[in-house]
Amino acid sequence: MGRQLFELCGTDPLRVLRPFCWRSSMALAHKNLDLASLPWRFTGTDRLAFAGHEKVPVLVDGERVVADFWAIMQRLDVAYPDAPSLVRGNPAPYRFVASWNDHVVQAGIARLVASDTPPLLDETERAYLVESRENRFGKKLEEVTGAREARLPTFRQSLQPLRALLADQASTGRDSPDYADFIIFGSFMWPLGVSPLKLLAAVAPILAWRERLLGCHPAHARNAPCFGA
Ligand SMILES: N[C@@H](CCC(=O)N[C@@H](CS)C(=O)NCC(=O)O)C(=O)O
Repeated sequence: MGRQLFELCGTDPLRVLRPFCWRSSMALAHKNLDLASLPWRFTGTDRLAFAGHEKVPVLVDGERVVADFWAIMQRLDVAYPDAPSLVRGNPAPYRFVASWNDHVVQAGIARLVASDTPPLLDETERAYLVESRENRFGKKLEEVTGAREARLPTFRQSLQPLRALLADQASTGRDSPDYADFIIFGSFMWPLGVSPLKLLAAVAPILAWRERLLGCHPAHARNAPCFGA
């Protein structure tokens, strides 16, 4: 049995829609591990029943089934100790990065691009996504992303901790990227794959960092269908 990763995709199976899936696929690429990407869609929860989980990413690595981006990272570092580490030393700061990223970066991006994903889905998937996200936000997705150009400077300001760090070093992992980079990078891959909004146009160090990460596994992220902004 080979290695397989269930990833959330649009109607186009190459268009990976979500941050958590990017974290895991970049982690596998960092470990130089081949994988077959299995396109998964929102309403396909029955396909994940074998993993006892309702969300992706789910990794099948030989006999092992691992769900959740954090557990996948732990599995890869334990099972493949000779490949470059994803977490170097104490994992607690990586947890903090994930928490900051999820509550500030990813939540901010959601309020800017939430209405861009439904058009990339077929009818059934679109109906599920729109209803579940409008329930979550308590309003229409078009209202969530309304006046977004005017809100971009505030979002960019929220990235200041990352900007300051990347002004001094090439990646959050210092000289070479590690799992903290992949966590944040995944959040930027999501809008790149779904939205024409130029999120990072005026944020030089982060834009350059994202370009470096896009290039570090060229057969992977660089080839994903993107809006290129
Ligand atoms: N902590 C979770 C979060 C996973 C998550 O939210 N995955 C998204 C895609 S990246 C998902 O499956 N969403 C399905 C849905 O919202 O119905 C993990 O890594 O397992």
